[in-house]
Amino acid sequence: MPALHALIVVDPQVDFCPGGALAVANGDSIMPHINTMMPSFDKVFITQDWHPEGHSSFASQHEGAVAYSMIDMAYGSQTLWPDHCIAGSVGADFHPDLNTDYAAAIIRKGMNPMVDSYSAFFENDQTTTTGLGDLLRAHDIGSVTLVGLATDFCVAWSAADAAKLGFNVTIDLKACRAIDLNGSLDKSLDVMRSVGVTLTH
Ligand code: VGL
Ligand code: ZN
Repeated sequence: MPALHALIVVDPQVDFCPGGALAVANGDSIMPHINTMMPSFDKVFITQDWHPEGHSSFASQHEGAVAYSMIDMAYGSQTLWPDHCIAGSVGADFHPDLNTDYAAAIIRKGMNPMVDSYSAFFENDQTTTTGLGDLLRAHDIGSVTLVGLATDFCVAWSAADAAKLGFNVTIDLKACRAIDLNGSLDKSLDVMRSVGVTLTH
């Protein structure tokens, strides 16, 4: 079993914090917790939601569609979002309260205009890899703790994929905040328990 334990900080970005384009309630309040946690892990990785303008997950690209509704894409059903985390924009920056100095690597995702990527490991087609799984193995990582935004989307999808890839997975909920769309938080926590993810506070 690979020996090391990584902290994966998911999408700690301006657009997911109060005042941002896809604001998560109290999203900014997790940054001090994450800063405190980082030094006690062997390695830290940070993901960054990073979309081209006109990304297909944006409601603005679908005539008559409203944000937070669902549509069918070639790869399955997809929630439509407000335009957010446009590559190079201020909204895509890491939150200014986050200390990024510990990061061994920053993994960008969501760059394919036709496919969204909630997970840090695979795009929403569930097959196109970001390379993070191999990167963690190359660093001798066997266990991962996930924190960040949002609990019920990018954190949960990343945790499920990490478990599928054979990592020991924990989500630390004190350093996560949720979008909670139509019960998505409870649903995602049930899925987490059923795939063997440990939930801590
Ligand atoms: C996320 C919706 C769209 C997330 C990213 O980080 O949870 N949610 N893009
Ligand atoms: Zn996104």
